[in-house]
Amino acid sequence: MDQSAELLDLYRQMLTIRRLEEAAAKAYAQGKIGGFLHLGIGQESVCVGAIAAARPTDYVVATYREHGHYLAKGGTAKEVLAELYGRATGASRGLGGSMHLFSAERRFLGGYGIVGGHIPLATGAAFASKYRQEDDVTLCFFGDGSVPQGALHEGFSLAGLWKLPIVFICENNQYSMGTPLYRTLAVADVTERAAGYGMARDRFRGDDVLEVKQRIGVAIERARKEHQPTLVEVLTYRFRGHSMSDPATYRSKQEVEEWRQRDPVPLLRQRLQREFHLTEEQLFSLEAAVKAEVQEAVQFAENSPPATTESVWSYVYSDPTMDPRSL
Ligand SMILES: Cc1ncc(C[n+]2csc(CCOP(=O)(O)OP(=O)(O)O)c2C)c(N)n1
Ligand SMILES: [Mg+2]
Repeated sequence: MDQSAELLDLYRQMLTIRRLEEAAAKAYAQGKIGGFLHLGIGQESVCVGAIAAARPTDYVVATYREHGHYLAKGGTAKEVLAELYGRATGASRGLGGSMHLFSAERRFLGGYGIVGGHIPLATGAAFASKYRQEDDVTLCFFGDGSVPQGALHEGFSLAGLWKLPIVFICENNQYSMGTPLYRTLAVADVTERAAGYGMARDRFRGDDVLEVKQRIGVAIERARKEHQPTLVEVLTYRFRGHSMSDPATYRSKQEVEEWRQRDPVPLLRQRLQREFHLTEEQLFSLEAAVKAEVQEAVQFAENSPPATTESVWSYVYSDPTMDPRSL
């Protein structure tokens, strides 16, 4: 793929995530979606860039702010919106909701609500790859709020000790819920911790999706070829509150405005025009297609049957005859 086609595809992915989350926010306000809803609007370049650098056979494990990661891993807008609506056609058959998207066949292993709790699970997936002598890499995404959690240190410790093929990606969006970083972290540079676990490290701003792809790509190759884990910190920002019930009044308008200047979606659009000479018509036709795809997914969710009460008993235990390697 030439670079303009590649960038255009990354733009399509980021815009789809943004439009889908805007549609989700609207449906939530209309009372059509229950439970929690955490939006990653502003952070799209991180999941899209990182997952673009991975192979489809690599594993991804993420937090509850994971709609974008699920889509970047090949999931569809219909599956996500139907899941948010609690429909039987959703990614987790309507039983998980926003925080629990999952797709074994795409090697997207969740969607977790416990802050930091998924880090040992991702470490276990990487251990399984190494133990079976398979060359898959695990990408584990987490927020800055995971950094002081005990589970993170347990996972990091074993990943470094056993030299596991994993890339830990801290999406540092400056806040955990309403608490700014300086009130939670004694050392602001998250990657300084890598030395204590024998991991490589990298730290950069997530404004440019292509830079995210390139730098995470280096860490992925290091994991695959040398079994050397890397701790990557990507500096990013969420424009919405923590969840739909958070008006985000704890930050100044000026701060939000400064980050808006670095919003990765319009930045990429400008780059496509300036550097790659895409015309307004070309971009508009792609944007119209994205809009139509999301609208169609909303209709699909609205028209799908709800998950039934009986179905809560299904999928609780895995089929004992199933070969876990088929995951
Ligand atoms: C173990 C645990 N403690 C507390 C919570 C409540 N909680 C949910 S999200 C969150 C903030 C996490 O912030 P961060 O890791 O920075 O991720 P972000 O929401 O910014 O993406 C907290 C404290 C939880 N879900 N799990
Ligand atoms: Mg955070």
